[in-house]
Amino acid sequence: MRYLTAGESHGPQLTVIIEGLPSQLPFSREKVDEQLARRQKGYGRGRRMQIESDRVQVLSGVRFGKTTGAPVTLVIENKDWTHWKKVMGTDPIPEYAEKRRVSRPRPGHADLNGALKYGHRDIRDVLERSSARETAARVAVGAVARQMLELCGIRVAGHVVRIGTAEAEATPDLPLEEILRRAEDSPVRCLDPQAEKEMMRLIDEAKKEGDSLGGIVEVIVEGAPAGLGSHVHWDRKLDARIARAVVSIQAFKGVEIGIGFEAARRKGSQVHDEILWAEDRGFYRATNRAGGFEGGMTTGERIVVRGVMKPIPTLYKPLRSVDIETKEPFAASIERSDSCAVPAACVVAENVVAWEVAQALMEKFPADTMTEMVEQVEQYRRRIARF
Ligand code: EPS
Repeated sequence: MRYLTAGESHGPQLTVIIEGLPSQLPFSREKVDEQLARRQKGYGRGRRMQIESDRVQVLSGVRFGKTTGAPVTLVIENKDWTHWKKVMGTDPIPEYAEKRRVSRPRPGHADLNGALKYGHRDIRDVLERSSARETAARVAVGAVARQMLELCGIRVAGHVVRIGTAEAEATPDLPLEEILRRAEDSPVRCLDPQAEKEMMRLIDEAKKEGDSLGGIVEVIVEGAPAGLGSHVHWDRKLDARIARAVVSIQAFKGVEIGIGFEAARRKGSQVHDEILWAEDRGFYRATNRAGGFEGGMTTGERIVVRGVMKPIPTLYKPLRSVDIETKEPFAASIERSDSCAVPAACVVAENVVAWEVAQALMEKFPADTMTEMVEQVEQYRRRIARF
């Protein structure tokens, strides 16, 4: 299975083509819209989100509520496009090209590197595509993947563990239902009410100062059987693929699996998870410090992935930069921005992880129909329970 996304932040729409989905996968547009709406929410979002109300349109590959096996095309309109028709149009309008040219690269964005690489003298040709608006498309893909995972008994949740200096208290044993419920009820997707208050206070403070805040999100996948991914080759390791997917989210700078960087401080006996066996459970682990992975394969325990997002680089507070035309220094600042998009990024992280797990599932249980896949998964679960 694979997918491609296309579309600019202020162009007419975002487009996704997903290829290789099995047929007979129940496809609910409402479930995709639900994920899109979750991504739009979150304390600290800017004014653009008041313009957009993301809804998916399905243009191919689905009939009577099920996939046909043909490529699925999804489209999400940019409502803001109506204000940008000329500037973002495909027809050459010389006076607009000149008047609306962006020549001031913003520190922390793709602006300067993209302009150098692609030879653009109008930085808009870079920033429109590097924008995190693209994550709406990836969330739609993840929403489809989730429908596939659900049928195989796999569920995904996410929550925010840090914004700036505010950190949520760890609650590793919380049931998934509870994580889903509490995160959904929180304006910052945080499970800890004390930390939630502090996070909101810090966001207000950053906003007032014209500054921005980053944070850490955690994604949990429950119900994945042991043995997804593979130890036999580097690019088949599922933890590595998940790491790539998470770091590819706009503004993400790092990933941890399980206890992650903490493992460097501990002795081996305090890191590895002891193997236990019980008649009714088969093999399981005493702890889950590995975050659900050993040897690039799932262990059958929860997958626990954390991603760190840097503060959004579009700042009201000016940072020094240099105009690419005049070579004059200037102070980069903007008119509109999110002051914190960590809660939204948490939803993006959930959905990119969901896609990677779905893809690994398809590799282990190749199937043309969803029924075939579910049968294989159930048979495999029975086999490893008796191992
Ligand atoms: C973004 C800048 C802002 C965000 C945008 C991502 O958009 P604008 O420049 O139109 O104010 O709102 O995020 C989205 C549109 C979205 O859907 O998440 C950026 O530069 O990355």
